[in-house]
Amino acid sequence: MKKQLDTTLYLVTDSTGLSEAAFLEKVEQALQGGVTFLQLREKERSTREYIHLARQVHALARRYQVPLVVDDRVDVALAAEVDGVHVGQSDMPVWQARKLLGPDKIVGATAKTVPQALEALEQGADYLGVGAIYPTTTKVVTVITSTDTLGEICRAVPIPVNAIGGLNRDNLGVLKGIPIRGICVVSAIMKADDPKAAAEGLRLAFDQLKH
Ligand code: TZP
Ligand code: MG
Repeated sequence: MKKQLDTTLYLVTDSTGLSEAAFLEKVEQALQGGVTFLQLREKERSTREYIHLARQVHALARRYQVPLVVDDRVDVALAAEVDGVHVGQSDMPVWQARKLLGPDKIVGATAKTVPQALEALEQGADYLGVGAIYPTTTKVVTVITSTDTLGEICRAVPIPVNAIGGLNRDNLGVLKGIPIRGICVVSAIMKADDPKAAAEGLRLAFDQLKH
């Protein structure tokens, strides 16, 4: 049985410019600060390096009982035996990822519209990432998703929906009243000097949204 997912503070990693040791140290500090879900996102590495890093991060994530998915690559998820995959609109379709990974692994999907969200749900997605809410400095091909669309997606599907894109502890106010399950961040944690404090601050700011 798949456990209930806690996507409250979802960290999408970026190892750019970091040694493996420094990267793992950053991720561990973030876990100490209260990250509840991890996605390993690597765009430049070879398949072999991606699998190797996924194994290292998975060992770490398990110590904190936090699930780890890898971005885009079902083959890497299978080879590294992590908890699942996150697929975008140009990656393998959700149904195919689900078929390859089986019912117990996590399949997350990016959705920018209600039809995309419904399609991902129907094909077996466990959660959705929706954005970009704000412009982002992270290297990604994306467009802005309005908070109105984000709200419509949340109300259209029963699975957890997370907001992503340019989010930090000071700008979550636009999400107030929208029934998102959590937030996804890259730079707010990966570029922080103190990832533990950054994660703690984000959790606090997210909790305050609900009051
Ligand atoms: N998808 C939409 S925006 C984004 C991704 C992967 C990047 C978010 O990064 P940041 O640094 O939190 O803006
Ligand atoms: Mg992707």
